[in-house]
Amino acid sequence: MPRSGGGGARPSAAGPRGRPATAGSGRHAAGERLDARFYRSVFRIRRVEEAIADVYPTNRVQSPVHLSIGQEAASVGVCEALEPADVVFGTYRGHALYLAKGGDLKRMIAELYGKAAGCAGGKGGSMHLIDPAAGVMGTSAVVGSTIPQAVGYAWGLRLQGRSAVVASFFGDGAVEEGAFHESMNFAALKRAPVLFVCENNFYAIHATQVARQSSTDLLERSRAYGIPATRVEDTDAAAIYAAAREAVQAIRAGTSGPQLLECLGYRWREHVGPNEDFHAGYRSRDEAEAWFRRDPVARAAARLSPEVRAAIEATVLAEIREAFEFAERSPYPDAGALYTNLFRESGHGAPRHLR
Ligand SMILES: Cc1ncc(C[n+]2csc(CCOP(=O)(O)OP(=O)(O)O)c2C)c(N)n1
Ligand SMILES: [Mg+2]
Repeated sequence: MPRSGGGGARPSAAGPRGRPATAGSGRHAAGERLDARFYRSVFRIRRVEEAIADVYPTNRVQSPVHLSIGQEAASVGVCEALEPADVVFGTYRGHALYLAKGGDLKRMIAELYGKAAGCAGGKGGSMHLIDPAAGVMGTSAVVGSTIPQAVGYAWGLRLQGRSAVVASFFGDGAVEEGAFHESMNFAALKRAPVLFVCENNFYAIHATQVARQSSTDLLERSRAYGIPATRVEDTDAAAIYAAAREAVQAIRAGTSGPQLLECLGYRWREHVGPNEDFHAGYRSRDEAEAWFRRDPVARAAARLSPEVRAAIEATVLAEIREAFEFAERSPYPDAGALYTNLFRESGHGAPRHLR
């Protein structure tokens, strides 16, 4: 493992905090067991991304892809703790977040294919996913850029007296950006209802966290802004859910301002692209092996019977097949779409000089 945690031991999935056997809020009206929801969600994300990796060499995917394989639990655990009216902002490594929050799978695959039916009209690709109806407010290729957007959105909610919560996802590399620090300060000052979620996979492209940061203790930095912070070392969605739920409840109730959750995980594939990269020399397969043994999908699977798992898997695999078929047969955007959605449009389409 790249480093050990520090900052106090977190409960494991089966730890003292426990985890509810069934959903506790109105969100899960069907009463589906939470364990089944966790498994469905992590398994679905894993298989979607494996399918993307499989199809990638055919060049039908029209954009670079940054896969979350190995890191699925953070998105799933946090999004299960959110309500449908809550919103998320994320990064170019955003498939997992988009899907965990309820983004439309067909429109995501169509977006990767550059098709008009894609969630960004086929013009954004994998790094710019958005589904406002599901509360996915956007992901961006620019490191750290959605953090201030998330804080602004959260402050807006507070000014309007609304009870929704914003979750802002970013990597350990984004913590080095000025935008992160400005956002933390402003969010704390305004008590914006935002949960900062750092997915710490210990690398920014090929640079380790210890080679980049004078202090790798994010919790300490967060607390310096007056923002309570928790680290979850467990790669199980249930453990992340338990921590996120506590934080989200306090933020929503106004008993706390913003909070930060650091979720440790490990990127199994290369920084960008569908392959493994243990030959590249910046990290070893030995280091990864410890994380393979903590596979979030296997962790969630272990709590279900083979029958329940099989039923979930069959449904998910059929849905994924349909999504790829949808993307394959969908048309590309018209050439005129190049000039739309670039500027605020006043009913006349693109500005005059671009028409
Ligand atoms: C402002 C900015 N600086 C640099 C880059 C180049 N870049 C792309 S991804 C990346 C690494 C970010 O690492 P991290 O935040 O840990 O996210 P991870 O890729 O590990 O999920 C960098 C430096 C960028 N896209 N935007
Ligand atoms: Mg990283």
